[in-house]
Amino acid sequence: MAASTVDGTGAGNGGGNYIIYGADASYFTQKALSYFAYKGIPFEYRKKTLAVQGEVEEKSGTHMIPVVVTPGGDYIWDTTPVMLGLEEKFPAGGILPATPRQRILARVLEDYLDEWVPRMVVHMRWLNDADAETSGGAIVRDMMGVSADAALDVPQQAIFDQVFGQLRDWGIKTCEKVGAGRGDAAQVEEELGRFFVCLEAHLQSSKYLLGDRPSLPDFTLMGALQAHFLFDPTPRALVGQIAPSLGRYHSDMGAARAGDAGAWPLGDEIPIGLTPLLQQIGATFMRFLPVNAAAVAAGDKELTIDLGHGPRTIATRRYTEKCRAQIAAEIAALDDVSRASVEAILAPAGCWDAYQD
Ligand SMILES: N[C@@H](CCC(=O)N[C@@H](CS)C(=O)NCC(=O)O)C(=O)O
Repeated sequence: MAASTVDGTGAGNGGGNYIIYGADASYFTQKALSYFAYKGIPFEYRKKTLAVQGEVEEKSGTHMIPVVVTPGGDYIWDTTPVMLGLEEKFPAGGILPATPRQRILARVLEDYLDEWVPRMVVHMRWLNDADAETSGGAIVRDMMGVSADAALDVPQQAIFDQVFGQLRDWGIKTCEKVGAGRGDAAQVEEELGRFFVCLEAHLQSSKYLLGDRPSLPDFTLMGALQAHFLFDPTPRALVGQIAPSLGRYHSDMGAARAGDAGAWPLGDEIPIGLTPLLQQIGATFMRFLPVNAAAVAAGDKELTIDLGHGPRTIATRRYTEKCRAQIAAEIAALDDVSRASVEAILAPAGCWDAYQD
């Protein structure tokens, strides 16, 4: 994680608040925005426009969004460590349960939502023209610093067309790299449908993912809803048909505040309605993780995996392996009784072996 200061002197950002640089149609920007709002951490949201891009990228050391500038002027990024770091500073309404099953489950669900669900969202966004125009257009307007309804003059239109073209080319290449290209449409769309069905089944009887209180993965799911599933026309229509509870969930999460946080289930219980979602994660992401871990260990740039529609050769993902190894280490560090109780939840769903190093 790179860090620097706003003015290069360590004098802070002047306003005393956190600043979040990002874009409306960005999954991880919306994840961060939803966390800051929930915790009541004072922040200012700024679009990462072309005008500030050079400075933000130089100071943060990343081209990714979001980038958070702290009141002390540090540029930090990567939402999970940023949020977990802020938990220490802003402990009220903590988002990570203390008990082993709920805590590890929160980490696993978040990792799935961070590292696997984006594969489906990029497919839906960049390979459907209507979605690419809606969302790609929104991102380019954010980059240009113009509002969604502003008319563009001729030079602005030329910039828009050029940046949009580059972004869509990037989006289509990304789909191929993650095994979600045009040839994978049947697999990806079937998987997305199952994901929505699992969420619907669970959220009909559970307010949030782990019961009555938001936890770590709820913020990623909010990011997915806000930037993609309730924003891009194709998944939005699908959600309306098969997962209407996501609309209820989205407004509850939007209104939730750490000060009014409810409670996770007593006795380290896991809501029973999560079982189908866990099985779905076991049948997809958990099959990818060990293959990816082996490819990273062997230094291979590509790996081959069959997710049910034939073998596909796709890019190896080092960052995803780093996240998996962190969760594996957390599980390994549990005492024997706690580890056995986590195993009893994860193993039957096929979500255990991937974490046994
Ligand atoms: N692990 C990072 C992921 C951030 C990320 O992937 N952001 C996307 C936008 S939602 C991005 O900047 N993508 C550009 C790229 O991958 O080159 C985080 O949690 O912040």
